[in-house]
Amino acid sequence: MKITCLADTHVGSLRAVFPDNYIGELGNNISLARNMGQRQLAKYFKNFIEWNKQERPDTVLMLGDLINGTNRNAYGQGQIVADIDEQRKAFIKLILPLVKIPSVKEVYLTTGSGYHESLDSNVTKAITDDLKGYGVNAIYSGHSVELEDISGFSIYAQHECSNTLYKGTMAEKELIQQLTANALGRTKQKYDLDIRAHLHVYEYLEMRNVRFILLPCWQEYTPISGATKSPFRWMPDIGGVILNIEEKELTVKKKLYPPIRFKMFNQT
Ligand SMILES: [Mn+2]
Repeated sequence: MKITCLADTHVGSLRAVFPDNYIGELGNNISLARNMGQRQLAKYFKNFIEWNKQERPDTVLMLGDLINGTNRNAYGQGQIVADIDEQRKAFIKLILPLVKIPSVKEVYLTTGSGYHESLDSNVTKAITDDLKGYGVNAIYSGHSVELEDISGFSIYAQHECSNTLYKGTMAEKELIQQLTANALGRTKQKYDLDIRAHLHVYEYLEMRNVRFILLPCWQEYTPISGATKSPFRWMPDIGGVILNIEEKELTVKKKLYPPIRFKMFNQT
């Protein structure tokens, strides 16, 4: 069983991946307005799709912040296109070549950060319905996904996680909280793997019999409030992972792409 995991594509952001030749509602080719970083991210994304064609995953897991939404936390700044419906269609154009790979049998989607999607309407559910319209077996999974007995592995995945200075500390904290909740009888299931996103960096922590993965993103450095004070702390990892799960063995293959540029720290 192979599971491709990705998150934080933030389609609509001027700092994030945007597909080639996206023609907007009024007939303008919005992709022509992409900057150098976005063109590079689109190249990386195509490479990611080629990698997936070779790997032939069974399942795709998408953990939120698929579009950038109205970007209300930044007062709507930094968008290549602000209209949520356009962002949704552009995301579909970006993702179809991945989810239509013949080996892919099911696609799970979870919600992301509310301020990056919409607080008025469920964008992820709408995207799920869009994908169904293209014949994709898309499954809207709300806030989190639980996959049980994948070759003996039980997986929990969601977009959000709480931040700490050292993201490795966060990973260990979340794992220990999960184990404690299970030991206290607060959960029915002990999960072998917990997958999160949101922080835009890749991390993988394996302890004796539990694992934690933090997914990379598809957005270059973005000077959001707070991130300009310590820019190096907020440098993202770009890419995604494929989980290969067979007979109680789990391996994580990561695909991470080179950083694009560093000279835009204080521009919005
Ligand atoms: Mn995000």
